[in-house]
Amino acid sequence: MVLERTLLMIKPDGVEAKITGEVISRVERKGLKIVAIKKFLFTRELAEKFYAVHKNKPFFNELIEYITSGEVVALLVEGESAIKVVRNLVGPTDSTIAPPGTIRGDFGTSIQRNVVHASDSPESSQYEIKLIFG
Ligand code: FUP
Repeated sequence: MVLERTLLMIKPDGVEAKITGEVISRVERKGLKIVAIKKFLFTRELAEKFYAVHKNKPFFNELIEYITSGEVVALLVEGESAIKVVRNLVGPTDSTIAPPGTIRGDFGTSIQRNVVHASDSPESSQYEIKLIFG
């Protein structure tokens, strides 16, 4: 039994596509608990902190432009092995190869416009939850 907390975030294209309810529903149907919800617009400064691990990647600037382009909905999710379980619900980064049945496979349109973010490790979940929920 490993009770974990993770950050699942509906990105601007997901909010625009009105899949927030669908994402929450999938999390709840999986038996996980929504501990907190926050809708907000990323400032450039917060976005650069959030994606600090990608600072030197060629797609960094585009990623910052995209994540600050509209409101996001962040979900603080808790449950047994929540980090891995949520990553499995979300699917691989590239929406074009994410399998049907995963959130990105069902709703994402590209590698960048992949509708959701999910923490990928205990370290990143701790960092991201602190940054977004304080
Ligand atoms: P993930 O953990 O699945 O969200 O993916 P990464 O942490 O590797 O990447 C973070 C975000 O950068 C992705 F959600 C989309 C974006 N990205 C690109 O735009 N191009 C790439 O080649 C890789 C990632």
